[in-house]
Amino acid sequence: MAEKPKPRSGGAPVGRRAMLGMLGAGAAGLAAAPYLQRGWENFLAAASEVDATGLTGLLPNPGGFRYYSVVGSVPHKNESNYELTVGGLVQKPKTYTLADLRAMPRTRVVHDVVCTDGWRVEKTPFDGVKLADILDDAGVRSPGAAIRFTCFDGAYTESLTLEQARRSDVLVALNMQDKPISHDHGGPVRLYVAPMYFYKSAKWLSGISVTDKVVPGYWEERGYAVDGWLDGADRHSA
Ligand SMILES: Nc1nc2c(c(=O)[nH]1)N[C@H]1C(S)=C(S)[C@@H](COP(=O)(O)O)O[C@H]1N2
Ligand SMILES: [Mo]
Repeated sequence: MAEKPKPRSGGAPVGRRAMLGMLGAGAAGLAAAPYLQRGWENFLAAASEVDATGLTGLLPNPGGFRYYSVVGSVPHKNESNYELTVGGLVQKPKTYTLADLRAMPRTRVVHDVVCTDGWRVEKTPFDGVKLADILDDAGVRSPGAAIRFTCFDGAYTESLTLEQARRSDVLVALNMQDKPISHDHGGPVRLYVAPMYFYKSAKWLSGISVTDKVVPGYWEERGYAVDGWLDGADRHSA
């Protein structure tokens, strides 16, 4: 199993308990704001803005998911300003709007979501456009062999081999749990790589670039496995 290095703040190491205490102190300042009325997920998102280390991922969330971001605040995007750019080693570079993506054939995948930190959300439905269809539209050209994903948070990146990217359980996802993907979960569009650990499923997806070899993503440069297969995943079919 891929071992997740603890996010580092750059200074002296801070223990989990101390960090949660610090978060508590930061959260106290936020409690006066209407976050509590907006629900726990919004509260976690707000708390992450006082916790640039990403350790808010350690806070439990009753929905089973935990909020992760490697940056403090992420711009909100919607129909009016969302764009997905497809480029690199392709015949026809293209930019999709949200309306363009919504007009394409949909695929629904139901699979357990598993984070390397040890939490799991069983049988979670995602639906969206197969990444394979987007790659077919663009026409991968030689020597294209891998994909690099970029995000409009300005920091996170991910990677897949072309063979992995063409699986039918790899989606450019528009819905999660049968609802449009919320901002906190990486909406309006995130990647969903069902057979791999959830770190492969880049949130706030904004770029798909075909490369000649795998370029390790954000966490992969920091020690995660580039191949994020879940235990028991069928690596060859789908
Ligand atoms: N852009 C972006 N995508 C990301 C991450 C992130 O920090 N930034 N974290 C990854 C990790 S480690 C996990 S477990 C999931 C968490 O998704 P969630 O916040 O919807 O629970 O997103 C993945 N994709
Ligand atoms: Mo994760």
